[in-house]
Amino acid sequence: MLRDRLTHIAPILRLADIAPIAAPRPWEEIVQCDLADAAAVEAMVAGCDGILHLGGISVERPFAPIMQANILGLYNLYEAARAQGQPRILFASSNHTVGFWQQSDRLRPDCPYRPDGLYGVSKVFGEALARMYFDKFGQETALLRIGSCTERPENHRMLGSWFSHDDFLRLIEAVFRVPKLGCPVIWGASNNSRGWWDNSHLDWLGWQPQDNAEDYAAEIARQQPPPAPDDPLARFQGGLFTQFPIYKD
Ligand code: 15L
Repeated sequence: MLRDRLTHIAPILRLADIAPIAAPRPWEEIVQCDLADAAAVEAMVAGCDGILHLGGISVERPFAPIMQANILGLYNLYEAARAQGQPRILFASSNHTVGFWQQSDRLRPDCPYRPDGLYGVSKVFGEALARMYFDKFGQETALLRIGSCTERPENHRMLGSWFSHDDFLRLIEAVFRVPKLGCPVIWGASNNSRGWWDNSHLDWLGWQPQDNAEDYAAEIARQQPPPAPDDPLARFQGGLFTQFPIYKD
């Protein structure tokens, strides 16, 4: 989604994935890289002015792949950034760091973590690692706790958690434009009437989410019956993630 929408941010976009990426455009550099491979990660980061870190495991999985990509991989990324001039990082954290809070709770960025699985725990680790690199070395990171970044909200829970593509893009622009970033927690959500997260600490960032999942509420209500109040989809901010077992393979 972002690939074609970031061209105004930098003249060269270096795209990286563990899987091959096809058909680079003239302004794209392609790097195939396993985040667990420290030397490969350093080569990937070398020469970058900014890093949008969306890599790694993005859903609940067994611990071994999460450890490789989200724990070792993140350490490799921060060590590479430290060696390569500390380019600003936007780190894709997740609402699953706080998934066991209720949807009736309203959260500020300093609320206690309540991860809803191993994936959420790995994002808590990521936030802690980023903050340590900020306090120790001044490495700037946006700790972006992404809600549900989809083209449109897809269910009742997403009326609270939706993060539109356009609001995400506007946030990326703000994060790499603002003169001083620091290491703030940012709730990655649109301006949803039923939202759960308070971004009022971010006045200085120059970002105002503009979309609202409420515009889709009637359509969702027509398509799917609302979940019962004790359904995890309606109860917990992390929704179904709170119900997953500890996967072994
Ligand atoms: C996430 O962190 C996941 O990466 C994504 O796949 C969705 O599950 C999203 O959270 C969500 O909670 O909707």
